[in-house]
Formats: sequence, structure tokens, C-alpha cells
Amino acid sequence: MTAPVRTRTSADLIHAEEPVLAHNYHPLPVVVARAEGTWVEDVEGRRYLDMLAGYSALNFGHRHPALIEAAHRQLDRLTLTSRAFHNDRLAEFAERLAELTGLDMVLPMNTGAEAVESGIKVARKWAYEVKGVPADQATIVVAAENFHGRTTTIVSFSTDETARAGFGPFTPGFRIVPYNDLAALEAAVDETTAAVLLEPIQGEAGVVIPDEGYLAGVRELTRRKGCLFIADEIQSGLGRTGRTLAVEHEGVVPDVLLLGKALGGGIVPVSAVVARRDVLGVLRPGEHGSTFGGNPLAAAVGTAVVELLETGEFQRRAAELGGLLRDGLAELVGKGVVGFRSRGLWAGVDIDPAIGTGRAVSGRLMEEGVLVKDTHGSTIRLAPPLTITGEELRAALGSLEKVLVRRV
Ligand code: IF1
Repeated sequence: MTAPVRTRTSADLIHAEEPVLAHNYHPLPVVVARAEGTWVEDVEGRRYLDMLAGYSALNFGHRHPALIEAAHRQLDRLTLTSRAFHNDRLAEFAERLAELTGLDMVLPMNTGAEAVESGIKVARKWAYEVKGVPADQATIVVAAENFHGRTTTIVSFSTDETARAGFGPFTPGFRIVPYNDLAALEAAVDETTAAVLLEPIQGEAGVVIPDEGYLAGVRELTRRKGCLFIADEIQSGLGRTGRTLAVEHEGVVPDVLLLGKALGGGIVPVSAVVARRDVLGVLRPGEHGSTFGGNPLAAAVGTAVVELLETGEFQRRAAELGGLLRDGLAELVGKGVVGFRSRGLWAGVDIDPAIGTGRAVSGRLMEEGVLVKDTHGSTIRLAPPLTITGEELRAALGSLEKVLVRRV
């Protein structure tokens, strides 16, 4: 890849952002200019292994040829109609996505948070119209340490003070129980409960994997108590854990599935609520929507993403290389890693705080040519594109070992 001719250096661009860009992030000091596959390149032409992949929005790598081709083809035909009219791409996207997930209907949206918000609205409406919960009394049970996005309603049920402080007043109707605790869930679900909303694996919490049987227990409990099981697979889904959906590891089919991130192939924002007919069937014209939801460009890219997943190739790669990742991390326990959790090509790695914070380790890894992101404290997450090769993965693990041994 040839570095583009630019007048401003990385340092210039970082400096230029300061007075004009809201400070809602604290990015690592790297300015990405180009990318392909598992690799990104900064303004000066330095290359880095991308071990974050847009927090699982780049499962198919940067600019996957089949996805870029689908986008280019659609860009030359039609990009947006609004849903005031039909477009010739949406039916196939909805059909293929419903078939891939084993559910009946699709509500196309754009960002993950929109899919979560839409899932909440639909679950509440289902509670009133199908379950018979009295008006405005519906409750939704969520897990502590959840991350479902950053809208006002979503942070209303967050347990992360940083996400909540200064943004009240908050939306009522949510109950919070400890994750991975079926007894607590049993006690919280009652006749007002519309749904239980959970991440099958908690991403932002540090890739927290529940005990075997937890998801099956949630499925049994919600079915027995007559409420919906909403699985937020916006980060865990679409091949990341070695299966199309993380819930498949326990053979669970939720009532409502929330998808996003990689559904847009790392090109356009594409999210969706996929659910049983009796759930999404509660929506009638004019009751919910979005200007860009289901637009032809998003649908064309989304269909190309589903086609990639239908091959099973990416799920297989995540499962196989997940073993290499797990074994490589196990080698580092006691050598700066105090613990880790991994499933497929997704890991939360707890670094010995004596070596440094997750942010400090991320900075040292960046200097070694590897990009990761810390979550909380001294935990870093690893979520490379599912296109990563064994050689690239071993190189990334080697860089981590080097950083830990040399201490930051
Ligand atoms: C950022 C975190 C990860 C998600 C789940 C819904 C959403 C997300 C399970 C909302 C989004 C993103 C947001 C992004 C960083 C990233 C993230 F650090 F914020 F928490 F992955 F862990 N459900 N997660 O993980 O989707 O509206 O963002 O499209 O910088 O805020 P979105």
C-alpha cells in the first residue's frame, strides 16, 4: 500500500483535532490513513496489526474485497430512498438474515444502540399487546456491568457511573441483577416483565463468559415465565466466538436477537432486530422507523456480509485460531498475565497491575506495531479480524510477551 501524499503529519492531525473535536474519546496517538485485511497504516506509513477490529465491527478485515465490491456496485446504482418507498435490495437482506439466524422477521436499523432501543420498544409493546401487562408497567431485566450503547435510555440501566453521570433524568422500568446468576434473575422476573436483555458474553466488562448452562437457564426461565429473551449479539455475534451467534455455544435460540457492528462489514452502519413473528408483528406503520434504516446501500452490504457468513469459513477460522489464541495466552499466565477469558477470536486479558494499566500496555503494544484497546483497569481486549492468519496471531502474541517481559 503506498502512503497517500499529505501535508499534515500524524502529530499535526492530532493537534488539529483538539480545539474542534468533542473530547469524548482518548484515542491512542496513532492516526490511521489506510488499511487492508488485518493491517492498518498510519499517516507516516507505519503498519500495525489491528487486534481490535473496530470492537468486532471489522470481523471480515479492513475492506474485504467481496464487501467493497458490493458497496461499489450499489454506490453506482442507488444509495437511499427512505422507507417511504420500497427499494430492490431490502427483501433479500431481510430474507437472508432471517434464514441465517433461524428467526422470522427483521427490523433494519443503523447503529447498535438503535437496535437495542428498538428491541426495548418492541418488547414493551409485545408485553402490553400480547402478554397483557398493564399500560406503562412493563419491566425489563438487565445484568450489572452491561454495555448496550450510550443513549439516555440505555445508560439508564448501566452500572457504569462514567456512562451515567450528568445525563439524568433516566428512563424507568429496568431491573438490574448480577450477571451469570440464575437465582437473582428468577427473583427479578415477574408478571410485569417484558424481557430479559443480556449480552451472551459481556464485552465491555472484559469479555466475561458466563458459566456453561447460564444461557440455557435464561432461555428456560424466560420461556417458563412468559417473557422474552433478548440476546444482544452486537459484539459477540457474526462469527466472533467461532459460531454465527454466541448463543449457539449452548444451543439457545433467543426470542429477539440484536445485531450490529460487523453486519455493516466495517463499511456502513448496519444493525437489526431479528425476532419471532409474534414479537416484531406488534409494529404497525408509523410506530417506529429511521431515515437510513434498511437503505439499499446498507442492505446490499449486509447481504454480502450474510453471504460470507453462510460459507461458515469465518466461524471455522475463529474456532480454530481461537485455540491458538487461548494456548498463546495460557503461556503468558504468570509472565505478566494474571488471567484471561477467551472464546473464539475474542479475549479479555488481565495484565498484572504492577506492570502497568491496560492503557499503558496498549501504548507499548502500539510501539511494537500492534493495536489493542484496554477496557477497565489493567484488562485489554483482543478481537482481531477473523481473517487474521496463524502467523499474524503468533506475531501479536509475541509482541504482547515482549511488552510484558520488558514491563512498560
Ligand atoms: C464506543 C464499548 C465495546 C456493544 C453491545 C450495543 C452496542 C455496543 C454489546 C452499541 C457497542 C462499542 C461502542 C464503542 C466501543 C464499543 C464497546 F467499549 F463501548 F463498550 F465493544 F465494548 N451492544 N460497543 O458492544 O453499538 O451504538 O456503538 O453501534 O466507542 O462507544 P453502537
